[in-house]
Amino acid sequence: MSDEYKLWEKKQQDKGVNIGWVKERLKSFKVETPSWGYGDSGTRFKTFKQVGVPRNLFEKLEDAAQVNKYTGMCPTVAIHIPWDKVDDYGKVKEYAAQLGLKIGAVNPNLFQDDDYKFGSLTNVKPDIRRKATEHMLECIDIAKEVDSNIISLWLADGTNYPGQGDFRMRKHYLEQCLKEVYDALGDNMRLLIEYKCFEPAFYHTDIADWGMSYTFSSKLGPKAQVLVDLGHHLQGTNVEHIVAFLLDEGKIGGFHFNNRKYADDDLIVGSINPYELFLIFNELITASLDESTAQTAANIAYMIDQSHCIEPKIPAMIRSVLNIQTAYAKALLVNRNELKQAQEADDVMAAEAIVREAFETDVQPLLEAVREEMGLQPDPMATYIKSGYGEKILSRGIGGKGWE
Ligand code: AOS
Ligand code: ZN
Ligand code: ZN
Ligand code: ZN
Repeated sequence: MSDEYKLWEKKQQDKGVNIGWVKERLKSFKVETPSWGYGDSGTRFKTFKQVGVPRNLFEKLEDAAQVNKYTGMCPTVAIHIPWDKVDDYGKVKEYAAQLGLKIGAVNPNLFQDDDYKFGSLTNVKPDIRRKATEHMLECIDIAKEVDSNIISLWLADGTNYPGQGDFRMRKHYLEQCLKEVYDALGDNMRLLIEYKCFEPAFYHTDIADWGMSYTFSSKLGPKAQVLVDLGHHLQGTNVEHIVAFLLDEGKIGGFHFNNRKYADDDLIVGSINPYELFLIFNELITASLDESTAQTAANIAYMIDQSHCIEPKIPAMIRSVLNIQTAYAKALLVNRNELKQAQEADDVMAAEAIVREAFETDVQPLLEAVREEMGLQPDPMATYIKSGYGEKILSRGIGGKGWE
């Protein structure tokens, strides 16, 4: 234990922080990384190919294993079908296990087939809706084969012009298709429904906001929940409020962490607005301590949804994971008893200060101590860079597939 850490711990204990509890929470916290974040991805203008990116799912898993090795908190990997389609999913499961990993959420792709030009599950043509539904059912089968219990749906459907589609008909089509998908879920499976206000469609999106995701998932039943992607809101939206509201309703099932300045930029998590990330964790932790919301909070799938256009993929992923861990650690330090008292006294200044002071606390000594106790190196990024893995994979050449 370093002297720096001892001093840090003493200071926190004097403030009433239960260090044992904080460390336990940090050690058990896990976040899933996306297979597509390891491949080449881009903006709608250009995908810059990088040397050394994975050429198939197996290599994506190898890279994900590196992130898990140095951070100790990423044992699952989300997959995207058909980008990650293989003949034998048994082999995928086996290879993942060899690498100390498991397959996480299975993401259907309802946006890259020419047939989906005017929509997939909301398409006015019954045969296209059938095809899209079949793809969802195929993803459920794949999830069963790889022992995953999450189907994560992002629906790109929408229209570009007023009059182009019948909003209510499309809503009915979607309800019908989702019902069929929902009924095919296994006992322990969940359907997480993402929302997004725009893009690729620019006039309307069929699942545009959390209220619509909430409505669809409520009608479906308890196995359907809302997925909150941090890049999918209009500017200025109070995301932590949405999170708290959905927690209270038992209807938040997962996150897609990323960051943005303007739109759905899919930048490194916590790179632009770390305070927002911290405030989201603050709500999650508070809910985890409240009996009525503890179960929902305990079942949240924390996932990164990030596309790296100019960044080297593995370091960008490690940076996101570390930023998430940092925000979470800071949120664990909020003195909730004092905050409650301040709220009850309508003490605006004290309440704001309690939250902000936790955010301003340097948690690096704590994170280093936790990593040491987990048998990890104190600086995951530096350790990864030094490992030489980044140079080793250059022999893969060019041509990995990601967000194409
Ligand atoms: C798209 O905007 C959504 O965030 C999706 O969750 C995700 O980026 C996509 O499924 C990856 O292709
Ligand atoms: Zn997403
Ligand atoms: Zn997105
Ligand atoms: Zn995004």
